[in-house]
Amino acid sequence: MRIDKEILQEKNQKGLKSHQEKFDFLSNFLVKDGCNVPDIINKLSEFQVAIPSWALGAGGTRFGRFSFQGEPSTLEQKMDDVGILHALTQTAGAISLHIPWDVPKDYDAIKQLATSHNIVFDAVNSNTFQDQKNAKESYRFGSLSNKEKAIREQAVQHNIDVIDIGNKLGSKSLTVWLADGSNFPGQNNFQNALQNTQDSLKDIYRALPEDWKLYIEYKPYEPNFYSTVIQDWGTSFMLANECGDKAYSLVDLGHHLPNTNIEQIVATLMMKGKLGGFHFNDSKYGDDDITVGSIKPYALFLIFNELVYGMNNNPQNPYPAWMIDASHNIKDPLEDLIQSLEAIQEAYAKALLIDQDQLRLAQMENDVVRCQEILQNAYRTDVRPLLQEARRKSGGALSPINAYRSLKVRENLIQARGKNSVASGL
Ligand code: PSV
Ligand code: MN
Repeated sequence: MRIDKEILQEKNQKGLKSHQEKFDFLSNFLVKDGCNVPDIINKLSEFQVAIPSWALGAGGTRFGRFSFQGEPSTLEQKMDDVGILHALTQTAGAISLHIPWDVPKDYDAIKQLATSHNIVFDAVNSNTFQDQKNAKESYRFGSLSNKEKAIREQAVQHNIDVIDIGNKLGSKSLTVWLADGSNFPGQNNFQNALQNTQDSLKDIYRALPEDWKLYIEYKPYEPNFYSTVIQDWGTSFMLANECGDKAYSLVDLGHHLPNTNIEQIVATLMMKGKLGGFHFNDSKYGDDDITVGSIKPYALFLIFNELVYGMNNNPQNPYPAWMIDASHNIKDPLEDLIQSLEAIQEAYAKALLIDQDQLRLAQMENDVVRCQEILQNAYRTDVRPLLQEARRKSGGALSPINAYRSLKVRENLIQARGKNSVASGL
């Protein structure tokens, strides 16, 4: 199913007058406050977030998986789903593939399909957390960190194969998330595991094309519950430094212990020019992978405050690669992603409203109350008309969820793909 701009324009007609009124009211008020509204709208339009191929089906838990009807079962269908998301939101202009789930059969056809949806290929992801059919070696006791050289070599080679696949598609980065670790004290020698991981990452790094980046993700626990080799930002940062200039840390919002000050991690990494990738989701307890902004929208806003500050003040840091890494098990995955995209844009827009000069001044004067007022003044502003305006101008839907439902997207997908089609992935 494809959604063309004319249909959306027609759908938008109904809410246009009310949108215009709300937008005019808000922008008048913001302009008086010294905000550059057209600049904010442009920034929102330019902000594109990659959709991971594995979020398009209903996610599961280790207790089971309830698939959602009409899930995409091929790479082509996954790309069609991202095409739908992008048409509606104008914010999902990229897809992130996971190998071996998404190996293309016909590269030219896949590239053409991407172009027809106006989407590009973001980072490619390797998978050494599962054993593959016919693989010689098993990752039961780790991959890049494994004690056995042959196992490490197989894992390194897989990452190199993933780079080759990404290269043929026009991807420019590889994300490595490592499940390696141990479940019981004494099971592993920490130093050897870290050393092996470092050496393996360097081998992968050597195979990286000149214009590519390597993103090293960290996570404190799961699937290993006693120790994880790349457990925190410090370990990831250290490994990225060991590898070289093209290696960066990747922050996944769900990969922190409760109450970690993620915004401070963001600030530190950007100051050091090492924040390469960013995975959005929300969590209550751990790596819950739930809809962005559904639990802690204020924390997300504070993180965006640091991201915006870093993008404006840290030329040493590359523009980060944004991706949603959420997939829940009870919602329609596409509706869930639309909600996540909206929450990301909302937090970004609010962060763009922060009066940075006033904030610096209040900080210099140690006026703590004023500092809080400045942040919360931005946070409490209802910025949704700005998001709607950005979408409308780019040809998207004023309300993506309403358009999705009234166009009966899921019903169409079920009709085309059947009730039992299941997406590959986690
Ligand atoms: C596992 O925690 C994970 O969610 C990581 O965040 C990766 O980015 C993703 O899976 C895909 O491998
Ligand atoms: Mn992630």
